[in-house]
Amino acid sequence: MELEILAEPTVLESTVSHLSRAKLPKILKVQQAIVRASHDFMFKKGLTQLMPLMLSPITDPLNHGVVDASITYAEQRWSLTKSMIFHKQLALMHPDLDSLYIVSPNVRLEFADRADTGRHLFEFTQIDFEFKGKDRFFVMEFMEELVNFVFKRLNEEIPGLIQELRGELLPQYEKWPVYRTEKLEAQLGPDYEKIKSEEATDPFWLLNHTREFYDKEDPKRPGTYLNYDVIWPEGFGEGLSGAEREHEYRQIRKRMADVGTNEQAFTHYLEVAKEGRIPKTAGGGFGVERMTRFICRLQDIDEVTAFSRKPFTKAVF
Ligand code: ASN
Repeated sequence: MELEILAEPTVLESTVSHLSRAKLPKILKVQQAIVRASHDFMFKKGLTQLMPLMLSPITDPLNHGVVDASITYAEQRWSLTKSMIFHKQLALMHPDLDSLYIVSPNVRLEFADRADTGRHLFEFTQIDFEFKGKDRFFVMEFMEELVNFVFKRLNEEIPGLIQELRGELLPQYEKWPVYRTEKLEAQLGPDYEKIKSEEATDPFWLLNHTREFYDKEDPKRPGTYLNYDVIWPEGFGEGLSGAEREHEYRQIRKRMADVGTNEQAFTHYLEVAKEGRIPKTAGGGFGVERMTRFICRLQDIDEVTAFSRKPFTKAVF
């Protein structure tokens, strides 16, 4: 018997086969329904929609390293958007804008170690929102309500697709459990987030991550932070991150020093902060592809994309 040696598919072949998966149009329909329902929810709640920016002199420094994605244009440097966190804060300086949201494409050129996590893409979309004068309790309730609204809509509008892809219709949740990172870590060790997500049947909140300078430090418990993540259950992991924000000049500079942010990159942002013009806000952003993945119970987030955006993978389109 002759052994057939299978040649590795070319990048073009794998791109075309990724694009031709039978399930893809159904997954995309679910994703479309999520975005439509989210728009309706935001409209109902009175948030104003901002169009996304893809290039800016400042972007989210993130709390993990990625490959630099910036270009020179008009004799200055522009970064591709990693998140619109600063633009959310700055837009809310307008006295007549109290809340806003953006369907925001983000480019994060992850290193190869995030290629197979199942939940990273090097380009994705988050629905990012921010409220002036609100706190974490308000935002957490808002997100819980959004999820029930979206899930109910999907059950009504595309029940057949949800049944087929998920295996059952979507639930309505009661109040979500709330945990703190330091307590879970003490109980479960360094993999606490993964372990807890795998055990859970409902989404839950995880408070107090040590992260970027813009997440507010708890004035009552210095060294802890007023931020919150949504963790999807069944092992699907993080689905949203958000926080109350630092908005006072001295505290922003202290936090920048704590996390080692280069102040020079934020000269103009700091000038605005020094004038006391950055309002007190809180908000968050959820990954659209991650919500789609959770709803459709997909192993790999890249199954949600028409054109693969798996970290560190070559593409021809
Ligand atoms: N959107 C997130 C937030 O509002 C920030 C991020 O994506 N890194 O906190």
